[in-house]
Amino acid sequence: MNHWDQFLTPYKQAVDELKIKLKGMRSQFEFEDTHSPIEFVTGRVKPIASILDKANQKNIALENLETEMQDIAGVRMMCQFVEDIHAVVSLLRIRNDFKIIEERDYISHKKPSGYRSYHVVIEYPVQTIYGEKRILAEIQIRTLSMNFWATIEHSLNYKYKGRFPKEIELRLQRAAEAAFRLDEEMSLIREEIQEAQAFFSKKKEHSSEKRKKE
Ligand code: 0O2
Ligand code: 0O2
Repeated sequence: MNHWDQFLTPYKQAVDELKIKLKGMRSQFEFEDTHSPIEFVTGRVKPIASILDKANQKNIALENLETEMQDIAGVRMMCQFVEDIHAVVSLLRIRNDFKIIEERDYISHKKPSGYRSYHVVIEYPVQTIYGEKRILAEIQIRTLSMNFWATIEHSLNYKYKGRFPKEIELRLQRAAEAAFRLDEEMSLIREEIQEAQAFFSKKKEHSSEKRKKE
């Protein structure tokens, strides 16, 4: 096993475990038949090339990666409504399988790029054959609309290497505002939407129960 594989193994384990645990929260809401504030969960270990790029940009010495790079293990939780983000953060705060180190609210304070999300940095204990290892991981919580914007902006960032032409930069900022307005509009009809979703999920359940009996 090379040095990188060895270094990244606990991060990979943390991402796998966190994905299962956080997806489990969604399943619990489904069993309870109540609206789940979590739409879906994804996760990744930062690729080595991105770790090196970020270390270079932020002047992080490789021997300090463990303490200074907080998103080598990254998990994302997508929500339907902005209100759900706050519900998810409250649920994370009461868990006792990790410790919250820092919260960054880029929803009330968007980044200059237009980026919006809520970031929670945690210290997560990974059980290894050598004992417990505590690693940092970043949980990004955002609405589907914030995720749409961030995904598009992220791919454009690759293309322009962070140096957007002025025109594109402005359009992205306007798109970020439009995404935010979409979230606001959806929030205004949230109860209506949730009622409809509950109705359809009950109907689906009913027809699959009926099929099982046939
Ligand atoms: P790119 O270039 O980043 O878009 P499964 O086990 O089937 O549920 P799977 O296929 O292992 O899931 O992957 P998952 O968990 O569905 O999602 C992986 C993708 O989610 C990655 O895309 C990441 O883009 C993105 N992602 C999830 N969480 C984070 C996070 O916290 N930070 C960052 N930066 N990205 C995240 P790819 O495929 O790596 O490609
Ligand atoms: P990747 O490819 O997503 O892994 P900094 O680099 O100073 O902004 P810092 O201090 O590590 O970041 O913490 P921050 O800002 O809380 O979280 C950084 C991560 O948030 C980024 O990871 C992105 O995933 C996301 N992010 C932050 N700002 C933006 C933005 O303007 N646009 C998009 N699309 N995503 C953003 P990485 O390491 O940049 O990359």
